[in-house]
Amino acid sequence: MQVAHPPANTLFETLLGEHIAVDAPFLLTPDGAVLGYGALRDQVLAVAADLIKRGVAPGDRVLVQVGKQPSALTLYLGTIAAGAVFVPLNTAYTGAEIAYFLKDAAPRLLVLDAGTTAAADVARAEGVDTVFLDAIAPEKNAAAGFAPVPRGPDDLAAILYTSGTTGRSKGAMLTHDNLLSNARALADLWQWGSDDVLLHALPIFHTHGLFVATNTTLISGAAMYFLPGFDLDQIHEALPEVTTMMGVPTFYTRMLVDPRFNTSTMGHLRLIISGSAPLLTETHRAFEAQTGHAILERYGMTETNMITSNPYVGDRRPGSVGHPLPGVSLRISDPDQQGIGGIEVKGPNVTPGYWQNPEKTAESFTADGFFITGDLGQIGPDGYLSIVGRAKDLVISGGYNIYPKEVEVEIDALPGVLESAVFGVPDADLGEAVAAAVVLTPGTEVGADDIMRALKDRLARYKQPRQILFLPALPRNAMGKVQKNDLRVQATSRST
Ligand code: MLC
Ligand code: AMP
Repeated sequence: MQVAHPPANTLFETLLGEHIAVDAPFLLTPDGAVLGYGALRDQVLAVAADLIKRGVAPGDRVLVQVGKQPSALTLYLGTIAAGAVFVPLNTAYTGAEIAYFLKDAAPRLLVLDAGTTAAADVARAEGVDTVFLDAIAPEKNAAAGFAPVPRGPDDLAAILYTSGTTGRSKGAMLTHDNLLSNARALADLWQWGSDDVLLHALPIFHTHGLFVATNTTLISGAAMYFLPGFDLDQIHEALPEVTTMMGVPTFYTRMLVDPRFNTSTMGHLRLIISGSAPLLTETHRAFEAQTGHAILERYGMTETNMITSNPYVGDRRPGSVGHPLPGVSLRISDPDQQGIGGIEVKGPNVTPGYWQNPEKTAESFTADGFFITGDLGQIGPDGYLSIVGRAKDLVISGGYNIYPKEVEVEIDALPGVLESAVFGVPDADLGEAVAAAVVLTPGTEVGADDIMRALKDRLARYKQPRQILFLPALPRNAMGKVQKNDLRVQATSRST
């Protein structure tokens, strides 16, 4: 006979249910403040009750563009406890970009930092209710008798927007179980324990800082040392307090040129993890020589959460992203003679699809249900996966993704521009930097400054080109396809 369980909120119960140690620390900040698990749960429930009072119903989207601060995390968890769907946005997005997300996500509520004007004006024009973060449950006392709204494993917990090849961002839907299954797998694989303190310097509007870091910490009853951003002085000061660290490769290349990061300041850490962009073999080796730590590289994607990881115990191989996580199936499609082909994945970690976009969803899965990552990989004889390139036209700069099409559309719309091509060039700090080749309409005079000025309010700063080449024509192959490799070579030779 089946025992009927009372309905629960899957993610909330697992991360913040009755089992938590209420006195254990969750969040440490540089000002010495400590937020414990019991207080966290009270605050989360207070936020959930307030959201519901504001009309947020189960399944509603709560669109959020706020800076990194502890209350942004309680808003995330409070949205989940309210049965709603958390939709975080990069703080660098301009009003023009926000207008698109407001239309696409059709949120019940937009949450902003106090004083934000551009996004608030856009929301008013769209008729979307807006509230400032500090006005949500300001007292942060748990509402008496409030219970989290029941949500099953397949219900949506979040939508994370990722840019697309067509220049339009698409919202990757993530269920309670997508997030939970991944947090469980990572906490287990990386041997996370309640004594761990994670150095958290990543933004919290992406899967890396929000889910990989935060959910793995919560599910282990561990703590995070929460920095507002990546700052070498703050990182250095935090080191004695922490046991682990996560970051994008730029974190580690920046730490490498600072001798304060060495075996004596870092020897006590038990694990350092990198992801979101390729970690160069030379960075891996140099970091190990300087600090004694073999960085553990893992691979993931917004749509799939984490897919592979190097082992915690065993060979953390430079240039490889390790093995599929337990429960994740991975295959290489159409391998060439060297075994290189498209990486495809299936498992409880993978998105059910894109928000309100069945065509894009259908295109992104194979007939037998594998998600097509757009990354090219090769699996070695011992099962280690290496990412050798991308089938998708994408630039990854400092861990942020930029789809060239989105920038090209904006440049092409400028008066005097005939056409443009946007591509990545190698960059010692960011891995890749955005560059643009621009062809002007004959007889017009447009300079790089004019283009940069025009893009300022249209595109987030990190998407704007760092280098602009003016060319008489774009190099094309016989099929008419722009040869971005040629452009990369031209741009690199001009800047050296
Ligand atoms: C900031 N700028 C960037 C940039 N970050 N430009 C290009 N690419 C970036 N990543 C801009 C700033 O607006 C500023 O513009 C100028 O560059 C200098 O800024 P900075 O002070 O050097 O930047 P900083 O604040 O130090 O930020 C760099 C960074 C940050 C690398 C620390 O970008 C960062 O935290 N990246 C992490 C991104 C991340 O979490 N990705 C995970 C995605 S999830 P100006 O000209 O106005 O001065 C994912 C899946 C997975 O990919 O597997 O994890
Ligand atoms: P996003 O769309 O922002 O989630 O970024 C996902 C993409 O980041 C992947 O499809 C890869 O191209 C890239 N990525 C993530 N982790 C790694 C890694 N360890 N090495 C190389 N590329 C990575």
